[in-house]
Amino acid sequence: MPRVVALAGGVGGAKLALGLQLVLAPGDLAVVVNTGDDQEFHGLLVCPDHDTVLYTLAGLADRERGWGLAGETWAAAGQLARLGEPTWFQLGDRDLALHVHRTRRLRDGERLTTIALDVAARLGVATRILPMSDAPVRTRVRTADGWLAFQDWFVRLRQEPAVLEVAFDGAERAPSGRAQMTPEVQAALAGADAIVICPSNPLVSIAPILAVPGIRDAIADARRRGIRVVAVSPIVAGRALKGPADRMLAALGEEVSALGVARRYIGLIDAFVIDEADAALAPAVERLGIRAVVAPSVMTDDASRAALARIVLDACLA
Ligand code: FO1
Repeated sequence: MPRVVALAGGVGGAKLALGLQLVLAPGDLAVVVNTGDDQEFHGLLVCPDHDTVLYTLAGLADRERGWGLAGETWAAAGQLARLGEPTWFQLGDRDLALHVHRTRRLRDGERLTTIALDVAARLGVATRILPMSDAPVRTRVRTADGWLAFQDWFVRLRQEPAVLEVAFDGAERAPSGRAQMTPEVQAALAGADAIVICPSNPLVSIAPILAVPGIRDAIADARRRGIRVVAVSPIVAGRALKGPADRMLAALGEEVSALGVARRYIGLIDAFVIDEADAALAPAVERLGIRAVVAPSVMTDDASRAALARIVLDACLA
């Protein structure tokens, strides 16, 4: 079985990661997750994209809501509200246990990666879920009212203000550039037979991963070794399957289509999977020097997740 590294954000990334986990042998998949969305609530570090991937791969996710745990209860949130705490970012009771546990271990001096690997093992996940960096990277967005922390914009303001600029503090903009590729991410990319870019938001899920010093170069090194990098479009028929990617591309003056996403990945990927609804875009994608693979790409159940994973792996390995 090939060893596969997938780059993923939240919901869309988790779905394809699950498809890959379903078709690969246990332990042959590593998922590098975006930590730019991480934020502290009630003094606890919450890592939404990591946790969405973790809960999905553990079979614990609430598939309707897209985030958090199935069968969750909300007693702690109710009590926090009575105590006057802001509860616009909803944390369920069992989800809170993870944030308490992770924050305690971080304060004891452990690395985010060590904690993530241990937690995944405890939840029975054989896939290696790797934070993109141990040091914090924080995505911020600039709107007409100024800069906002990512979750303030995404959840509290329901992604309503148009995004004029995106920054990844701790990666590209911090004076010291503290974040760096972890040894685990480096080893995964160096040993990969295939690299997959999941159908996640290219602007705020994949871009922060690529902004971590070392990761883009490690992917380029893999390609020089002959390893193929295949991405899947998160835009189908001009619309994001989930989340604000379409509105963000439009506000930033980019084309809202699979082709617009492909343009962002020029020089990074070998092949791009676009949905059958976008078959007409295939020649334009190929003119960018990227092989276009036209396939059903909307994942509605485990069968379609596994089917897309097989198409992606074929494109990497054929
Ligand atoms: N998304 C929401 O729209 N509302 C919430 O209250 C919310 C809480 C939340 C708690 C834990 C978690 O892991 C994710 C949560 N999300 C919530 C999702 C999260 O904001 C998004 O998935 C991402 O950050 C965008 O990828």
